[in-house]
Amino acid sequence: APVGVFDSGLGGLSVLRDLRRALPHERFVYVADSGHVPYGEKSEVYIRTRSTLITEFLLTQGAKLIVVACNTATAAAVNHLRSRFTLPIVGMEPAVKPAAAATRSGVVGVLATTGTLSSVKFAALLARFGRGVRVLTEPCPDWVELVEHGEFDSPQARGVIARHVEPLLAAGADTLILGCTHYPFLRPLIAEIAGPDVALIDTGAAVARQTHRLLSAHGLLAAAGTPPESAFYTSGDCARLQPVLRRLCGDCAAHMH
Ligand code: DGN
Repeated sequence: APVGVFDSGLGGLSVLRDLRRALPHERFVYVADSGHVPYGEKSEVYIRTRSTLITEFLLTQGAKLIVVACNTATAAAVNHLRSRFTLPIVGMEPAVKPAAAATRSGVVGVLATTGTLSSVKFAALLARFGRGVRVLTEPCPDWVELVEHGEFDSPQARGVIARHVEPLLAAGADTLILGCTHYPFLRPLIAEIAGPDVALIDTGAAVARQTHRLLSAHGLLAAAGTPPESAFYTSGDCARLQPVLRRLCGDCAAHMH
């Protein structure tokens, strides 16, 4: 049985990359809800409805575990999904804990969507792990579009990124949290603007480890061997996504429905 993975769009492919590295024997079914991207500015009720529909679809594909590869959907919907479905569900979370441990300046910047930063879940995360450091939040709604449109290195992309990163640097941040699964694809540009003394932290690898733990605890790990081809579905325009997809994940492009 496959592991189901979904995101509002292509961002979750950054998590899929880590999942495949950690779980080379698993087959994955990925859903990009590109017909409804972005989730960042939508209501929690809307995101819950989309997340429920996608989870139901992944169940029809035989999913044994779901990874909500989107911070925004996790904040809005993961509790709802866990109360409604019995299979194990793994969610994302901005890396406040590791960032608070890593900072030397005592100032941490969180880059994420408006939805994530204004959620009750994020407030709880800050209350738990953000003590003793100054945490600056920076909503970057326009970054998701850069990735969805395959703009990873244009002068415009550089401008859009600098506008959000520079104020955090000016305020003394030495650690930046990539709190949206689209952002790791912008990492080279963010790193260039932030400079070598600033650490960038995302949670893809930690989520992949957690997925491994849960699969193992439930006796659901695939047997060793080459898995059958993974499958990729989108609610958006498949032809429009292809060129971007080819850059982000070659074999995803070949198996997109
Ligand atoms: N990739 C999503 C996240 O991690 O929050 C959100 C992108 C969006 O739809 N705004």
